[in-house]
Amino acid sequence: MNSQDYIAREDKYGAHNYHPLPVVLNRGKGIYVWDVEDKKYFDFLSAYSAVNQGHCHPKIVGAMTEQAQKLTLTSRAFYNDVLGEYEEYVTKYFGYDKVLPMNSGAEADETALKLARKWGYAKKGIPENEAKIVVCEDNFHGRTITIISMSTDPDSYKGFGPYTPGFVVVPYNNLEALEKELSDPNVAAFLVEPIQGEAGVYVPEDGYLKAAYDICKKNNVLFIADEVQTGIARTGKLLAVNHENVRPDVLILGKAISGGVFPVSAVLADDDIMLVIKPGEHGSTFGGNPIAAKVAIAALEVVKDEKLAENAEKLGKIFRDELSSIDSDMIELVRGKGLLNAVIIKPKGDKTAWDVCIALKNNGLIAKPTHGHIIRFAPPLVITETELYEALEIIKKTFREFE
Ligand code: IF1
Repeated sequence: MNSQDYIAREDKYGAHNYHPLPVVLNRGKGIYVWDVEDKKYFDFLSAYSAVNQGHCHPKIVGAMTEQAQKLTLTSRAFYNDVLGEYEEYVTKYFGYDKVLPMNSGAEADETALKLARKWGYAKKGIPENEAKIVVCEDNFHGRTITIISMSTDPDSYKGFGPYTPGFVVVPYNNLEALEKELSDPNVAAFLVEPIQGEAGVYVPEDGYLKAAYDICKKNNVLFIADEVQTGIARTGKLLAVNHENVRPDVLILGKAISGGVFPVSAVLADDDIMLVIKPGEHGSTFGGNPIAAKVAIAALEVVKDEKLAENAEKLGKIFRDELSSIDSDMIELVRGKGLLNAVIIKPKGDKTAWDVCIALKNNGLIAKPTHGHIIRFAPPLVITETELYEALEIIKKTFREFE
């Protein structure tokens, strides 16, 4: 079978909820992936920042295979000897009293929303069923009915109503609008992405997160950070909120907490918040399973051992400087933080960001356009400076082809 055959088979038997770049991958190692014709690529998507530690990291895969041969799943009906080890490790790692383990990012976001509502009734004294959660315009938090109910992107929500009530949308990066909404005593929480990923790596002004946090504190509103995409060293700090020394009341993690090896997500909070959820009120069959627990410990160790945050901080600056120096009328703007970056593409004739991504692929680097005119560049954080310059050569050469 060649690439075309693989693509045709997926097209025939799989639901059409994605429009992938026409490349069929069959193995990965570190920052590279290979297709079924054995062509090698720099991976500049990193599975949407899940594979921060690089593909098939031996330490993480080793932890998984070892645990997989011993005990895979007990459910939470019983204790096991691994979950507590992970819970202690992850709470100390991020500095919270408690963790609630789930699997996908969307599930962790849902968990945080339930936690915030319950806290609103139990602790803030909001009248039953009247809690509001303030979210941002152009947010992306996942695909469930409740999460798309908060979305302002018609691709996400249109045709899937009726929607879950209880959300108020404010413009991102706008403190006045936030201040106004949070004065409503029925607001339980403010949910925010420290950098908006799906919106096109939209970085708020310096100081926005800290000021937003302070407004939350003033109004007794929980500050919830969705760090599913920005967390785990991606932006040059362990968490993107660390750039402004903000400590969220509720922290949502996913993706790279497992190095992209296994679906693992987590909600972290202190006791006064987390303990409002009582036995039987929330859970998941697979959440916190022994494999996930061992994988997440290993993945988080790799982040520290290999200094991935420091690397992302340093190489991110070089990457943006070099991208900004490219002389191409198709590059409108370069933005990002650490190794979460994007280029806004100005179409040239009928050539769009999609065509640029196809050309990048042909030249040996894969990346994906978003919203038709933005290309996200987010390599695994284990990339070295030499490798980054090699990748930049491919990017420069590709833009030259469009001159
Ligand atoms: C897809 C983007 C990335 C997220 C934040 C929660 C979730 C996500 C901040 C849900 C997921 C994804 C999902 C992926 C595309 C993707 C994405 F393009 F939408 F923006 F990462 F770049 N919070 N983001 O970014 O996590 O349930 O998927 O585990 O294909 O939908 P999930």
